[in-house]
Amino acid sequence: MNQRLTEAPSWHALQAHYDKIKDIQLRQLFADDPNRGDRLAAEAAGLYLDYSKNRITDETIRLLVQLAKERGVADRRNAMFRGEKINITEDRAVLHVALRAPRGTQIKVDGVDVVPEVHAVLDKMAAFSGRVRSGEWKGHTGKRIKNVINVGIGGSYLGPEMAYDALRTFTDRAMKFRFVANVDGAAFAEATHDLDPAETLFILSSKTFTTLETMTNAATARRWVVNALKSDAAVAKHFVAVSTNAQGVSKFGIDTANMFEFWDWVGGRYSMDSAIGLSTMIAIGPKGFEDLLAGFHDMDEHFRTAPLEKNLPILMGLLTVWYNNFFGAQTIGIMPYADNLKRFPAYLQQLQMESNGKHVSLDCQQVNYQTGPIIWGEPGTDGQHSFYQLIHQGTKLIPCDLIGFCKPLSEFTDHQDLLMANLFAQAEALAFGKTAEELKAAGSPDSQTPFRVCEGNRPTNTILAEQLTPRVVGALVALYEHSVFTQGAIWAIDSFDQWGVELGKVLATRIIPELQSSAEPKLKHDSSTNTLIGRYRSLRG
Ligand code: G6Q
Repeated sequence: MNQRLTEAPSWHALQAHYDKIKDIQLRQLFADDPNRGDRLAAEAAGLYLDYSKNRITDETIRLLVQLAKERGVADRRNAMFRGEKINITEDRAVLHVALRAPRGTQIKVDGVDVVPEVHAVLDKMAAFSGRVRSGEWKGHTGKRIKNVINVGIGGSYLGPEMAYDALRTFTDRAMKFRFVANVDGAAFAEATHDLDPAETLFILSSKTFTTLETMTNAATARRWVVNALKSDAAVAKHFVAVSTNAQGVSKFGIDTANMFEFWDWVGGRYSMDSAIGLSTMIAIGPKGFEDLLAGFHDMDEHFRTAPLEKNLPILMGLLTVWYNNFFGAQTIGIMPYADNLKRFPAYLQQLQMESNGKHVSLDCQQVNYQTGPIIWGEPGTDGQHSFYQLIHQGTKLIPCDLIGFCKPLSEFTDHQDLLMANLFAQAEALAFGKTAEELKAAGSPDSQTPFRVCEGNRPTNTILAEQLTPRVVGALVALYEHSVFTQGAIWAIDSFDQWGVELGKVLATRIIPELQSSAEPKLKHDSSTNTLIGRYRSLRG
């Protein structure tokens, strides 16, 4: 690992290979090998990955796998599963895989098996969820809880919201679930305006229990409940917490018996399957949550044991490196052809960009290569009517993951074929385009033809699953978690710290009193910040 990535023999070999095949056409690759579509595919944990529509040959995969071997991806993976402290800048183990390890598995951190603790918390969550779902857990005035609001931000928000949306069809429809993240008061107002405090349960989700946004929203929620129900005692029935900070939780007034614990070896963006998933469990029930965890675990086992060249997360991670570092692609589009996955791109945005947006390698050197790509996306088919144009005919190379399902969840089953026809057609059109000859043959006037040509050769992965079930959501999230891991291992960066986020958490604290003070503050920022603060203060009145 001491050798720099760009000095690795397989890196040089990949560079030479890239120079040779960079203009290779998908049309040609498919014409040369009629079985390409079957051959360049892999399957695991209920997910089928077709990676044939990528600008690669068998040699590309061989060299990328060679790179993974040279860079010790498997060793680093094994170290993660063994509970070693691979998050070196925070001196922490990285054990989200322990969150879904079946009872009886042994995973040790500092000599202690963490799996029994994980299951103790899961059991506590299941008991609590059962009481809320059955109506046994009542609010302060004796009313049944009908609304659950998760208060949390970043890793304590995106997973729960994404999972709730993804699994809506499996949720208790008699209950409402809302998610408040932003410190903008509008977020709290919108989430609560039509709810009765007597029927509302807040889950305060914060690993540290110090985050400004969450603590502000939590305090507002407390006032909202206590003012309406006219008693401080209401807090006990309307608030529970998910945190690693027992002291902070009891200071807020929540009995730690109603705190659901997790551990410093669970990173925020890797925590949706820990107690941070409490809202998910209340929504889909303990059995649904068990299925979700089983899907995660299926993919963990595949990642841990499958040969590198058949390993879905490894392949996806390596393809990301291929486009990011050799083709110079800056972004990756995530297009789920499932409306319920509309928050999935945002979820992956944090997972990937917070994990791999790093500029220093594990051996403390400034990297001399590109690291994490920009992740973005929207559900299909919506995106087709807006930004797909640039992917088809623009000047930038944007590899995309298209994610689709064979069986619909809604009762309007006739829509599914139309939805999936669009996914298949887009992947086909992006790969093969429309040539001038084809356009002319179809009657396009000469003067128009150049504008209508679609060059094709735009790469996509297609991920296909039977149905968007809890188990499949688990497998899908774990697929991307481990793809991110693979990329980070190749780039030799710490995918599990987030010092940029920590910086953001302290920056605003200096300015808050300057906005709040009634006396004119003495501003000592740059001239731009000083002017903006002055203008804000005078316009706000
Ligand atoms: C995740 C990040 C970040 C974090 C939030 C919330 O990996 O560290 O998104 O989850 O800042 O932090 P708390 O859970 O501590 O409130």
